Amino acid sequence: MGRLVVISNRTANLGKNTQIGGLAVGIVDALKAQGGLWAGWDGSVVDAEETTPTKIQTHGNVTSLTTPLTSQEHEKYYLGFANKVLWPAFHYRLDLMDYRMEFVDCYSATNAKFAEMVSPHLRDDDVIWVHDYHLIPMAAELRKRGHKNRIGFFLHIPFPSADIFSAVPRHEWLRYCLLQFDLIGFQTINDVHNFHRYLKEHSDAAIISPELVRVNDRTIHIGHFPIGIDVKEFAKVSARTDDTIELERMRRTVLKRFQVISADRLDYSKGLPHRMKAFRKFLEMCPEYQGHADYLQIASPSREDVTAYSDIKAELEQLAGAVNGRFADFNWAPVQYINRNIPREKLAPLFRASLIGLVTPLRDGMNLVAKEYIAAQDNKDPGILILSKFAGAAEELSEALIVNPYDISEVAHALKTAVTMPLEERQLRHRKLLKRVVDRDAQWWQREYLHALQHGDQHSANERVA
Ligand code: GDG
Repeated sequence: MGRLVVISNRTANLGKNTQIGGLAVGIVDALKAQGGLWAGWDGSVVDAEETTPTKIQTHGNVTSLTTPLTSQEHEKYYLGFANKVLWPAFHYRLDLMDYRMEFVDCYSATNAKFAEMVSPHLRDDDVIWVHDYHLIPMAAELRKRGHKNRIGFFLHIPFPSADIFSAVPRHEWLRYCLLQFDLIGFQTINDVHNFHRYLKEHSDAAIISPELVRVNDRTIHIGHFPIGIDVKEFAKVSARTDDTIELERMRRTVLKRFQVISADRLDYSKGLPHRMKAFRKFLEMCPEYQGHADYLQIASPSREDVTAYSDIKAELEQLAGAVNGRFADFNWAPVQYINRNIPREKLAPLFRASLIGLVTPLRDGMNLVAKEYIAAQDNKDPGILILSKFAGAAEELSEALIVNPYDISEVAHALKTAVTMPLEERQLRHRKLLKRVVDRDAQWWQREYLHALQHGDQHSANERVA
């Protein structure tokens, strides 16, 4: 079996195990099992091209290849085409799309730069796994350099409906680039359907079966591979004795208070203002819970150089202040809003201590927080997950309270249903949800994907599980 080569916009620091969280866990495990390379941007931005040598670091059987971005690349490839065009469009926000010709040119050139960095290190039997919307042209760039390896792509964000994708400038070129991969992996069945429909309406690709497409002389496999979390690790951290949990337990029993928690990157796709309004509606609708409901919103800073992100931050701060101003009392403030990254060891116990996990993105590829909240719960007294039907996770986590995040009143009613839910029903729902989160963890995800990539498997991930 050849080595695994992972190419993603950012790479994890392989030397620091403690910093590896979320999806990186699955990738690191796969790299260590097979040996290989991980290539991408090192996170730094420099002024001129000549000061950007590739950094090569080896940790056991895994080598990382990283490069800085120039300020131009950072502005036009990363903030520009990736985050002002593809990110908003794929999250159904065409209104926020800011397309400029120079963005797409730089996006293409930066992909060529990454390909140029990786190309001399590739062996013929390497299997290459490319991640996310930043690197759609990567297979095309590697093919140009003569590489005939199996190359797979995994899209972490949603693939939008055919109409939306066709509104993205240069979508025909993006389609051409996507079809240079051997396997295109999506998070959900819905994404696969959207891609099929787009191909049917906008290309002459032949759809042989739900998992196979033929274009010219190439056969491309398509599948859905819902990403999972490192369940064991998350459950372990969440169960550590922590003052937060003890305090919350006391608040629940003595003061009859309960906590609602949300943790997201501060991103307009996550629906934070809608959610804050739903909590306000809940307090209006159920005055008996005023003085008893604490809403903790952790919103870690993200892409602050993009205007749409500073706008959402200002809106949320204003809303949090207004809800507190209206409802707070001398000994209680309904909203606790934290706009910074908090340590993972703290996040897990906070999930466990919260009666309700409120995860209501307007659109999300998967949403790992939903799965982490389930994994963190105490089986004997589990909390309730309220989940947006527009999160990819809703396809799997049907025993959560599924809501339309745009319907403020529906979310407020779901909060009431959650608070009043009997313990037996909470336990029953949690048992089913936990089984699914455990069965499809981060390791399952990487194994399924790599199996399909290496063997050209025609069965979708779900069929194999069933
Ligand atoms: C993209 C797709 C897809 C959040 N706040 C803090 C913190 N977090 C952690 C969470 C979770 C991760 O960040 C966020 O993951 P999500 O999946 O929720 O969202 P995106 O960042 O948008 O990720 C998404 C994902 O890729 C994987 O494919 O699910 O749909 O958009 O792990 O716990 N972690 C720490 N402090 C915080 O304040 N330490």
